[in-house]
Amino acid sequence: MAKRIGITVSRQLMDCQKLHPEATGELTGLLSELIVAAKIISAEVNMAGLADILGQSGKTNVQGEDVQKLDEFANSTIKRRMEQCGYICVMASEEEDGIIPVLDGYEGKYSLAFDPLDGSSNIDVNVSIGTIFSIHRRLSDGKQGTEEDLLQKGRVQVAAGYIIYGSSTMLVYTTGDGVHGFTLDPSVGEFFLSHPDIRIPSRAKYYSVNEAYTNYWHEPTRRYIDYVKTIDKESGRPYSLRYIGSLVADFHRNLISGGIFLYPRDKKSTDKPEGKLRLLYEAAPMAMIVEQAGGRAITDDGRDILDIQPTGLHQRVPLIIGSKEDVDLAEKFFTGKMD
Ligand code: P6P
Repeated sequence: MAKRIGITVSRQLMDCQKLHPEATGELTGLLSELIVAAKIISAEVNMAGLADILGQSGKTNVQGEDVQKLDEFANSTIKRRMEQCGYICVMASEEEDGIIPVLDGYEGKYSLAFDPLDGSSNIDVNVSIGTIFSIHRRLSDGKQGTEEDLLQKGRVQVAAGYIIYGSSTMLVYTTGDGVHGFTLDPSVGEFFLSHPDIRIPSRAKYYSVNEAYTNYWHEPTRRYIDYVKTIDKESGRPYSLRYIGSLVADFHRNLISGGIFLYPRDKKSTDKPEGKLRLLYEAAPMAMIVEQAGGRAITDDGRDILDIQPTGLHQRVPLIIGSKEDVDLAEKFFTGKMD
């Protein structure tokens, strides 16, 4: 095997493509275009502290959330680049209500759903944020794609990944042949393989949940969180709580070090009875990544995230995701098999 130093994403994508003789290179091309958008966003995020791009844009998005200027920049950067890449037929973005068409004559055989800058409320305080993406094969005929091409189960995603803009910018993705992590060398503008074949530890060190909502939780959630806070007989200590409030940052730490992240249903707000996180471009891509890395992702009533049939672009879903043994145990609490 050739020495694996300095492996670029392009080389890794070609290696993955070779595993599939039927591959045409279009998925490789799609991911390569998405990576160019990520590099542009990374440069802007890293400059945000200096340029006058911090703060609110004065607008609100389809979720009713304040749109930060960097949100807008990230959203338009991905849209402008991907609408003319020739590999997708339709897009959906967390920042936009309806489907996003591609340029006429540039329709391709995939669909793309993305959260352009998740965790954006953390932008002004220099906390890691991220872009999340999910790719499906198109189902519809004709030229432009439709909602049908986006509303597909996570189980049939062709690829999923995220870019985390933190102490370094990392790309983590899977095309179904394991999970691979790349770190951006800004001096040459290239992502290099830094975390080959990521496997999530089977037991968690950390649990990640917003404990401020304890009084809004349903009983099974409260019982499970009480459990993780008890002293573990083997280790002589409870789990450690790590919660950043930025899904990509919380998920990435748990993926590398072992952990369980929960955003369960709560009684906090009647408009979000299924919790806050979205299925199409948050839970489903993270679920594909975690399963490819040996972990699990379920709802707080025991359904596999990847088996949920989406009914809406911005559909919300409760999310319990991370180290397999911990998600298995949490599932027992949530399905009444463990008091
Ligand atoms: P809360 C960020 O706004 C986000 O969508 C996710 O990145 C994060 O996990 C979650 O919301 C945090 O929500 O209610 O704990 O502030």
